[in-house]
Amino acid sequence: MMPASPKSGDESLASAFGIGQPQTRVEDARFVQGLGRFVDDIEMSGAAHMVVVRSPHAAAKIESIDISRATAMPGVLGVFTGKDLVTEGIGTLHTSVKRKRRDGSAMPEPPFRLLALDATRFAGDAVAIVLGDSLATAQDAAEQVSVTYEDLPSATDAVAAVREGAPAVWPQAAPDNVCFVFEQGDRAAVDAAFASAHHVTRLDFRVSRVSANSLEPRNALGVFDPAEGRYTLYTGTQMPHKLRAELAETILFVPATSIRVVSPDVGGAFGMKGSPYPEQALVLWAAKKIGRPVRWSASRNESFLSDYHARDTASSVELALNSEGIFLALRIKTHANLGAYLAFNTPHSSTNNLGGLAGTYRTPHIHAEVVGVFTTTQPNAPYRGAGRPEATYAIERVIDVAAAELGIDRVELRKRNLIPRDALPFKTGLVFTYDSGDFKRNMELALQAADWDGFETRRAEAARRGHLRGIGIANAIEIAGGPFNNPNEEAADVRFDANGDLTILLGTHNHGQGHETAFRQIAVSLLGVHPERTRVASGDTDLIAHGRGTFGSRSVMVGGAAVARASEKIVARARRIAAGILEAGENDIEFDAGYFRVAGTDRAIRIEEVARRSHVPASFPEEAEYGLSASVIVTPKEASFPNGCHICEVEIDPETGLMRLVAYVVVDDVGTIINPLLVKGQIHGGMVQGLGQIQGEEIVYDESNGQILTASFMDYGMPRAEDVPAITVISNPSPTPSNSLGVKGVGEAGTVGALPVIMNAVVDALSPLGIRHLDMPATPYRIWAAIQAAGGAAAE
Ligand code: MCN
Repeated sequence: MMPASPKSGDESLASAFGIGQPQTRVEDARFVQGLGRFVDDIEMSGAAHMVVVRSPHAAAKIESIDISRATAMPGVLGVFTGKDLVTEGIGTLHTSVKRKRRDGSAMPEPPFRLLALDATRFAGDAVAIVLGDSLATAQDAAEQVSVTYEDLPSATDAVAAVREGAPAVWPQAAPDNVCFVFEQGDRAAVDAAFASAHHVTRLDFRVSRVSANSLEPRNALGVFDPAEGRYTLYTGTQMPHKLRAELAETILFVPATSIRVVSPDVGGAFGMKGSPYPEQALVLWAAKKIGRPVRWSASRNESFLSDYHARDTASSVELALNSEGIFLALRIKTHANLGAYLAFNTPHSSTNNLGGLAGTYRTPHIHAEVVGVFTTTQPNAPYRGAGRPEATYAIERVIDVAAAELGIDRVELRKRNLIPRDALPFKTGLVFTYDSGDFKRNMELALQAADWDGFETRRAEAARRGHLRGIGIANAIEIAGGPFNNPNEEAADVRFDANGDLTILLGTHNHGQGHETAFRQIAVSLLGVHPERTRVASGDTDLIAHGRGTFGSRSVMVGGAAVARASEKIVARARRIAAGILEAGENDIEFDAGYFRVAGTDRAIRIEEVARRSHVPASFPEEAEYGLSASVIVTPKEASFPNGCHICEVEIDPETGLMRLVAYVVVDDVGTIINPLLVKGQIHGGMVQGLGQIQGEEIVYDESNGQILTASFMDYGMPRAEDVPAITVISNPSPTPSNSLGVKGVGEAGTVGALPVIMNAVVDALSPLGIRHLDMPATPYRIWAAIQAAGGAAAE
């Protein structure tokens, strides 16, 4: 624990708790004691429970809804349908990412209603809400809501949905269900490079559909205060301010000041909680309607049926090479499954991070085409990486296939094409300009740590046990916190109170990343304050004036830069006040570790004392303002590009097809590290989410009727602790010039590398059987079937 008195041990503070220190998370003390405060922990007397009646059909016409039996049940406080919302002029959800159709016209944006009106478009689509004085009452009454549907044909697969004769999800996108066609890159230059290529490698692959499965399911607690005419929404969200704006401007049509959004502790979000959802608006509307607070919390099964899903792309990628194995061009065509509705970020993942296709390579020309397709499935939304893992998967898988086709070692092929360190900043063949890094060194460190050269011995040893062992390598790079997610400013209010204690109010919002620790560390280093006398707060629109939120691995890079700038402003003002108190010239005052000192003397004053005095204007009469605080907004002009090299090994039991990840090494460059423990934790967590997607996670629909077949943990294969080997994380940092702290993001880095590297290792293990590619997830059945199709395994 840090000394409580600001008078002792100040100089050692930064070395104990400052930037770069492996400080354990201060928030864990409350979490491990069960003192976390999640939405369900908030008691609200008289709160009604909301249950959502959901469509059992993937596509259906609603012929009638009979609510009479449900309404008459004791304890039922109200039953409402889409018609009630229309009657009351309630708006719809909408998307922030606009794309065009192939002919240049605007993409269709069919209405995303809070409750379906005359048709449902996925199994789980919300049709009615039932409010009861207990959850059991509301659940029982929900079963009595009688909806007559006319079942219609469904279309769950994006590639099939564009084919002639596929059922039309929306008349606006008939006949091919195409919402948009998005192109990036110079198609003519790419075509010319392909025409002159010595070799072209083509790979068709799918990135499976997954669900985030946060530990704390989605929830919402709505309160309406008739005295003030004001709504309060308690909900787990990544972007409280944006949610408030959407609720105010497009759904409830009230001034934003009439809505307060509070997002307390959030038990995991992973991108999935980054968009507004129907239930968040419904609890507010219903609370006003019935005159009682309204709470809703998704069950796990309901989460599978109503959370926005992610990934779900089918691509063909082609790599053109010259006779020396130099990459000349890359092109990719992707069908992206958008789901039935455009949620706030739906087109984002498939179109905004295509720049990652360049990888860490010099490929001069790249072209990407993405066809966004409506289907009768849940809306698509960002999920850890949001297009970055998909892009890295494309380039890193096709390199392995190209290496095999050309008979060039896959490490050698990568090295021949790497962007050299002295070429940075480097404008890639598609969109991005990389800031800093040493990709070659990343590879060298990883190859060494993973004992790449000793692998054949391990393969042979596994073969003696009857197992197939494979090793994979993938270079990873992704964008973090850049201006590409416009607008991308972030706010921080840093203020001392009259006692000299510090509060940091953040526009970003923690949902498990450790912000309460990391932002304290920044303040300790820059202001010399005590972590115990510093409070970090976020997630309340009444408390915090402005914020974009937490997504795109931006919080510490953009939010941290805002805190750093605010700290500079505070020190500048405090120096003026300190000069007055110490009766010295401002230029003679040095600031270090929380002390303002007259240079060359022992006359000094702590920043906390300056803060206290700043609230007593008599002690600095020349100052008009009082207090010591700064409110800052920072807009990064450039993005950062966290990068790294991942190497892993897998073993496969050919009898059962069971694959196990047995070794994993990551060399990562996340710029300046605020806290190495947090960075490792993020890489571990991100990697495990990638492992989950490769080894078993998949949302599967029955194509014949659009029913989701994997809506429970009995059917959806989450990774378990026993699936994860020890992970070696080595840092090779190149601080980025894009922000004052030199920080690059890390929140998604683990996932970006994990997808390709694990699949590369799986295919390597199977390559002696002539297997060239396997689509994820590499389940035991899929591996076993591939082995059988290849004529069976003969592990020597
Ligand atoms: N950090 C650091 N040094 C760096 C970079 C980051 O010490 N050079 C620390 C930060 O202080 C922070 C953590 O690592 O505590 C992640 O920082 P950052 O990369 O800025 O990412 P964000 O905080 O913006 O978090 C967003 C990111 C995303 S986009 C997803 S998705 C994701 C992720 O974080 N969702 C998560 N990690 C998650 N972790 C948890 N537990 N829960 C989620 O929902």
